[in-house]
Formats: sequence, structure tokens, C-alpha cells
Amino acid sequence: MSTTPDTDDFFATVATKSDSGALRGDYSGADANYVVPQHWDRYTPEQHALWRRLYQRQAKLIPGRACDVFIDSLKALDVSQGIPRFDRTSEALQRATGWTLVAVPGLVPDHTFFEHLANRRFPVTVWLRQEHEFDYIVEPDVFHDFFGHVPLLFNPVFADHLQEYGRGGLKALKLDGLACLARLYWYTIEFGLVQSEQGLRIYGAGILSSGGEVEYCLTSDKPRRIPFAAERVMRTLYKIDSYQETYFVIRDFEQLFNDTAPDFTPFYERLKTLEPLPANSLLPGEIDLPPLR
Ligand code: HBI
Ligand code: FE
Repeated sequence: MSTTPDTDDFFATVATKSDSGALRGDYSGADANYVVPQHWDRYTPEQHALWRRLYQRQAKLIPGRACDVFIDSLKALDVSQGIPRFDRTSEALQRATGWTLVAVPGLVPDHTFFEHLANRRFPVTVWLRQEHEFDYIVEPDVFHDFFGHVPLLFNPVFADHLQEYGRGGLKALKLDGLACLARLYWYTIEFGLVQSEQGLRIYGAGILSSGGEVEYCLTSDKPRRIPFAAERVMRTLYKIDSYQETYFVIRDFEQLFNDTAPDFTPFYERLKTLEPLPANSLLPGEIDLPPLR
């Protein structure tokens, strides 16, 4: 199981975890917003084949587990045959919700990341994992970013939420609220679950792009599944290199949008006076929702 403690600093942990101690990716050609050309023609046939195998593995896992919006949108994207061209997807995405994709060398500084989201630009990493990382990768690669995150950008409510999240992130940086916002992102955009008429479903990109967590998050008896509450989420530490010990469950994307729309300044003040909660906490009176049967 996890060796790293519950953590707050995604970047620092990732950098220590990668063998070179630095971030992967070629940042040399990046502009002031860390944007690079995708160089789609440089991907090799082997990389496109690896993409297809990653895609096929997830496509088999998600029926009955991913939320319908994700499944329908992924189908419409039609990217099963190889690494997609970001500019083509951006054309369709722009028409749907006004978002575009920007190619980045990998993780970018928080301020840059939030600036992109606040302007309806989603950063997508250009490099693809290697064969030996088929089952697990620490840093987001093009498969995680594109397969995991892009489909939901076609949903208007989710797209609006993510822009508000970006705006909130820029504010949080000024109010020393970054740790809270990073936890919110982690437990929703990356590892969020949502209710549906058929029961629990997944919308978090970190789960949808992973091999083993898709089943685990819905049916295992180990993790907590707690109804979403913004302040509780912002107080809860998370794991970056093992399955989550807690998942937060929203009723629908409208709740995600509405519950994260208020000004979080009072939260940051209050949370500064409280100890962060370990990733496997269950507070008195909290509901631990049953796994999907
Ligand atoms: N950069 N490319 C990229 N992708 C991310 O998901 C990302 C990032 N920089 C910062 C960041 N995420 C986190 O700080 C946010 O999740 C809060
Ligand atoms: Fe991600």
C-alpha cells in the first residue's frame, strides 16, 4: 500500500517520486503559459498502439461504472484508434462549451494551471507513458489528461464549474488557500463519484484513466464514500500513489457547481485553525455510503 504520507503538495511529491527527481517532459520550447506545440506527427506507431491498448482496457471497464455523460462524450470523441490531435478536438470542444485544449510539457505551476482553467483552456500533457507504466504512472500523461479529463469538458455544467474552479484557484493563491483548493480538485475532478438512478458512478479523471481503481472505488469495502461537502473536502488530506481511502459523492454536477460557487475566503480562515483530516477519516455523524452492488 501507500508509502508516502497523506500529502498536500502534489508537485513536490511527484518530483521526488520520479527517478530523476525532476518533472518529465521537455519544457524548453514552452511559452510564457507553458504551452508547447503538440507535434502530433512525432508520435510513433508503437505509441499509437500503446494508446489503443490503454483505451481498450478502459473502454471495457467503464460501462456501468463511469457516469453516462462521460461514456456518451467519449464515444462522440472517437479517439480509440490512436493519440488524438488536440487542435481537432479543440474545434469540437469550442463549439460545445467554449473550451479549447492547450498542449503542455507536463505539470505546470499552479498559477499557470488556474489561469488556463479560468480562460477555458484545458492543459493536456503531450507525452505518453512507456510500456512499463501501463498500469500505473505518477505524473499525468496524455492518456490521463485526454481520456480522463476531456470528455467531461463537453458537459456545459461541468465546463462552467471548471472555469469557476480556475478563477477560485487564482483567488486561493492570494489567500494562501492553495492546499484547500488542491484537495477540492483531487476529490472531485480527479477522484469524484456521483449518484445516478442506477447507483454510484465515476466522474473523476484519475479513476477513469486507471486500470484497477475503476472497480475498487465503487465496490470495495475498504474506502469511505462520503456525501460531498466542500469544507470537509478541503480539510481532508489525500494519497497520491495508492487507491484513495475516501471518495466524496456528489448528487449531480449542479451540486458541484453550486456548492463551490460561494466565496471560499471564510473557509480558508476557518480551516487554518483546524488540523487537516487524515485520508481515511470518518467523523461522528457522517454517512459512509454503501458500495455499489
Ligand atoms: N498541471 N498540467 C497540469 N495538470 C494538472 O492537473 C495540474 C497542473 N498543475 C497544478 C495542478 N494540477 C494542481 O496544483 C491543481 O490540481 C490544484
Ligand atoms: Fe488530472
